[in-house]
Amino acid sequence: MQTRRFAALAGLAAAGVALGVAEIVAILTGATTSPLVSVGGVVIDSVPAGVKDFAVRVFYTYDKLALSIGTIVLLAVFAAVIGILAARRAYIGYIGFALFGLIGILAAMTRHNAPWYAFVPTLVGTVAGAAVLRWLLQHEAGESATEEQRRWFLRTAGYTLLGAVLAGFASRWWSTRRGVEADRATVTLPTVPPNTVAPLPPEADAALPDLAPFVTPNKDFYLIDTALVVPQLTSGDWKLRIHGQVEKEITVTWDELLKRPMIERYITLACVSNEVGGGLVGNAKWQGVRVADLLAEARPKAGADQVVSRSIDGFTAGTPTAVLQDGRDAMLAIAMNGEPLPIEHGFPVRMVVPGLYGYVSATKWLVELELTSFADFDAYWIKRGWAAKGPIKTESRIDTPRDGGSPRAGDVMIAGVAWAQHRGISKVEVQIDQGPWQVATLLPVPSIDTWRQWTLKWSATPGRHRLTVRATDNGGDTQTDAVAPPDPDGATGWHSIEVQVK
Ligand SMILES: Nc1nc2c(c(=O)[nH]1)N[C@H]1C(S)=C(S)[C@@H](COP(=O)(O)O)O[C@H]1N2
Ligand SMILES: [Mo]
Repeated sequence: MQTRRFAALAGLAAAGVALGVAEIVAILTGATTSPLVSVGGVVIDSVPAGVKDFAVRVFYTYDKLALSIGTIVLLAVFAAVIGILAARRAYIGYIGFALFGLIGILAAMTRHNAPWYAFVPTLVGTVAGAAVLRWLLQHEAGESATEEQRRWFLRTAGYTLLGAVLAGFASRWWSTRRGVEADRATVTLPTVPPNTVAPLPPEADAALPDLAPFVTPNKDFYLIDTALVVPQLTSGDWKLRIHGQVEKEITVTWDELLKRPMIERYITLACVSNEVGGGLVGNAKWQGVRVADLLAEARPKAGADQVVSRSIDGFTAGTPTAVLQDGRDAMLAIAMNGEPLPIEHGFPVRMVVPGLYGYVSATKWLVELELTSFADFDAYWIKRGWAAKGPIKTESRIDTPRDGGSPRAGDVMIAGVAWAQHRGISKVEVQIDQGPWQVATLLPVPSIDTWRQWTLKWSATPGRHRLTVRATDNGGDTQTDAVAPPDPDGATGWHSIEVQVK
């Protein structure tokens, strides 16, 4: 019994060394060549869309943390079993390690933009892990071991595991954060000519507690992407290639991008996975270069009705070429709320298109625009069953009072946000219980591309009440009450909450 537990510990320590060493080597070869990162990436890309949708819903934007923890627990179980089996037959241990090594190498070599040496971290890690396993098992004296030998073994294996885990985390932190964070800190944003700055009406924000502020601070902005580790791309390494069905292929470097005319606009971004009443929506001030200007230089050929924007990690989004050319402020953004893009929001360059859900437009860590057609290419989420075109649906949300809250009787300010990007919000109405729809006050907005705060004063009477909101866009279309899930092109239905007035 004792022996089996020791063997399991030997397996764990060996696996820890394998992964820890791989992480250390990945400092040199790049974070994406680490076996944990590349296997995790393969898993994310291959789980059925429904499962991922579920994961996003259950874990919100912590779905990747959940995946990492799940993977580590699973790996630990396997490692312990391999240790136990190897204590009986050494070759089983090596076969086990070789199998895991192979999986890691395959994953690393097949990731988007994988360098030819992507196999190195896994290979070195696997060899180191196998050696540690062999060494530990040789020193595990079995039933005949003295108490002293046992204690030595426990201590050695334990410290090896601990050291490997710490080294692994330190390396991960180093290789994923250091370089790009330092680079981002050196970026000086070009000034935007005053006449292109979007004016922000001071009364756009009612500044009520619980009401989403008109401008979402970067640290509170929702995060959605398929990248297990945040892609690391310095401004110096960044280059954008515009190619495919164009008259003239062009490449733009960071310095060239910064010299181009810039605009600054408030634009509200929304995720198609957002449930009615959900928080996967945010509004920021973006600074960048108009996509239309770049397209005009590349001159798309007739029939190229889709612009596929591609990220450094292989993610793709497909945007109608016509949308990018219809005069709206679609841009390649370099700044968010006055600072260089936060790394997790796409540093150094991302796309932002008013009026379209993120999955068809808002590519982060952008490196390519490829002109093609919808008939010829399906982007990342389209392959997984989501709609090819993703115009944002008119939505409204009650932020205060909170659902399930208990405001005091008397004057209660009901307030929230409503959005219908690039159409604009013309009316928000609130229904209390089964009463008539009451028209809310709309706060001013800088443009039709942002969400809009709304407020309505209510003389609340004690008891349970249901509050429901609906919005109408500038085209006169009112939000439908037909309830639909996010899949395949965005949720519909009215946001409705219940409060207990005291
Ligand atoms: N490279 C990359 N860009 C991406 C994604 C992604 O998975 N990878 N997700 C898109 C989706 S679905 C949304 S809703 C927005 C979210 O942007 P945010 O994380 O900055 O809020 O990014 C888009 N851009
Ligand atoms: Mo999204």
